[in-house]
Amino acid sequence: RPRERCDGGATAVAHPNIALIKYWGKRDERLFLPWTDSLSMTLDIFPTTTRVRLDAAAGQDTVTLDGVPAYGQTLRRVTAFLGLVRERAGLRQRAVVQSRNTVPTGAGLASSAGGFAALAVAAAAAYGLGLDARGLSRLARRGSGSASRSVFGGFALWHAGDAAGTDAEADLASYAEPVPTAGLDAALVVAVLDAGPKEVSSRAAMRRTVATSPLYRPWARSSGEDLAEMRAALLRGDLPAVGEIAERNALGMHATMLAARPAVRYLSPATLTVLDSVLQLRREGVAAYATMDAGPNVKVLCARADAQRVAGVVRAAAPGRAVHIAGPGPGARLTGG
Ligand code: 2P0
Repeated sequence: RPRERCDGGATAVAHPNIALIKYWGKRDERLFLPWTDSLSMTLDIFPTTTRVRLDAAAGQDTVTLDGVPAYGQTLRRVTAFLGLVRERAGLRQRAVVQSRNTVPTGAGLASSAGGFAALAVAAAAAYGLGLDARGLSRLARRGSGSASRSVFGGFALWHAGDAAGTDAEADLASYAEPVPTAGLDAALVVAVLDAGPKEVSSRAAMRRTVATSPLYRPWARSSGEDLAEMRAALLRGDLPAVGEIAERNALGMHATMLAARPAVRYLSPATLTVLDSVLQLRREGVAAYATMDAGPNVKVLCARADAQRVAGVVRAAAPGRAVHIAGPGPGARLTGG
C-alpha cells in the first residue's frame, strides 16, 4: 500500500453501529481491550463526516464539531488519539480536525463509534499510515471501543483478543471484521426518547460495572454463548433467533449495571413503555426485538418489510419523540481531500 500522505488533508465518512451482542467492560483501559467479543450492525443513518488536515505551523491540534470548537474531555480524547497516529507515523505536525455529526452526541446513540471510525480513517490517510481495514479497525478501537466495528459495513464482530497474551499480542488480536449473514433483510427502528447527554459516561459506567457488579462475570460468560448462537442465527438468516439473542444479551448487560454499586440505570419509564409495545407486537405475530445501549433510547430489530408497522407502533408508544428507520449501512470510507 502506498504510504503517501494526503497533504491537502483527507475526509472520511462513517456511520454508527448498534451492538446485537454488547461490548461492556474493558480489561485494559489504555489499549481499549474488552473482556468480551461483540457483534453489531452498522447503520445507514446518522453519518459523521470528518476532515483532517496537517498544519505545520500550528502548536496544537484544533478540533471543531459541527462548527463549534471542541474543549475539555472531547478535545483531550481527540488530541490523545491524534498523538497515537503521530507516534505511528513518526510525524510531529499538528492537525486541524473538522467534524460534522448528524447523531445526538453522547446520548447512547453510538456517536463515538461513527465519530472515531471517521477520524481514524481520515487521520490515517492524512498522516500516511497506509493501513488496511483491519489496521484501521485496531486504530479506531483506540479512540472508542465500538468504533472498531464501524470501520466495516453490515454486520461486524469485534474480537476481544486473547486475554492471556502480552499487551502487544492482545493489541494485534483485537479488531473487528465482517460476519457472514444469509439473506437477512433486517431493519432497526431507532426511537430517540431522550437526545440529551447522559449523566454517566459509558466509559465510567463500564468501569464501575466491572469493578462492583456481582452479575458482571456471569453475563460475560453467557455473552460468549450468545455470540456463538448469534453467528449461527445470522448464517441461517433466522431473524427471530437473531432478535431473541440480541434482546436477552442487552437486557443482561443492563442487569449487570443495575447490580453495580452504586447502580447505573440508563433505562427510563419511556424505555419501558416502548419495550411493552415491542412485546405487544410479538403477541400480534410480528418479529420485533429490542436493544438498548448506554441511554434510554430503544432500537427495535425487525424485518425490513415490517419496519413501517413497527415504527408506527413505537411512535404511538413514544408520542412526540423522533423515530427513525435504519438498514445495514456501509463501512467507513475516504470521500476526498
Ligand atoms: C456497544 N456500548 O457494544 C456498547 C453497548 C454501549 C452499550 O460501546 O469507552 O463509546 O469509548 O470504548 O464504545 C459504548 O461505549 O466506549 C458502547 P469506549 P464506547 O455498542
